[in-house]
Amino acid sequence: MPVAIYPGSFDPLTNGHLSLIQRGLQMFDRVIVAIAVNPKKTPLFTLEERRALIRQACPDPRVEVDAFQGLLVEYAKQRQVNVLLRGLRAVSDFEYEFQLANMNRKLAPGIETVFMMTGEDYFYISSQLVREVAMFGGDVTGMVPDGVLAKLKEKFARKP
Ligand code: COD
Repeated sequence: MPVAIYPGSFDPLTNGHLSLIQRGLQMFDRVIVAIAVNPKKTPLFTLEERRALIRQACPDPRVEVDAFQGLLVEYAKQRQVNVLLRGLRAVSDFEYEFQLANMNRKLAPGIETVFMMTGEDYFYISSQLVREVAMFGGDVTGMVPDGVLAKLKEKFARKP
């Protein structure tokens, strides 16, 4: 039964991530969305918020939402999964993703990275830009799931 781990920061989940998860489910029986916890970074959304927002946007029982700390390949070994799913938006993503995939393969031969191209409606969307636009009061409707949109509005609500 092929299973893939889709790792990321998901701070927050965007419709680009969602499209990748949905398309991943056409290739794999199950997709584990694995939220990376980096104690050196302060995310906008806490781990529990990110977990709940992904769960809410992905009710399909074939999607599992989990979190990991430390090396991704160690997590994959522990879960006994040897496929990592990653997305590519533009040429600019390629260099980073290429490095990541090769480093992971060096660290753990046998763990392969599968890339999917972004849906054409989502190529310009990143969590970082969404955070920035929302912080300055811009409208990110259509770029993120409804639950994330509501949470962003709550976080950046302007105090009178
Ligand atoms: N369309 C398609 N794909 C998209 C879109 C979009 N609009 N937006 C994002 N994606 C893809 C990204 O390209 C990426 O593949 C994935 O979705 C997740 O994106 P992010 O931004 O949420 O997550 P990243 O890229 O910050 O995640 C990096 C990791 C946390 C996976 C990485 O740093 C890691 O593995 N950390 C653990 C420590 C480790 O093992 N380090 C060594 C790695 S070699």
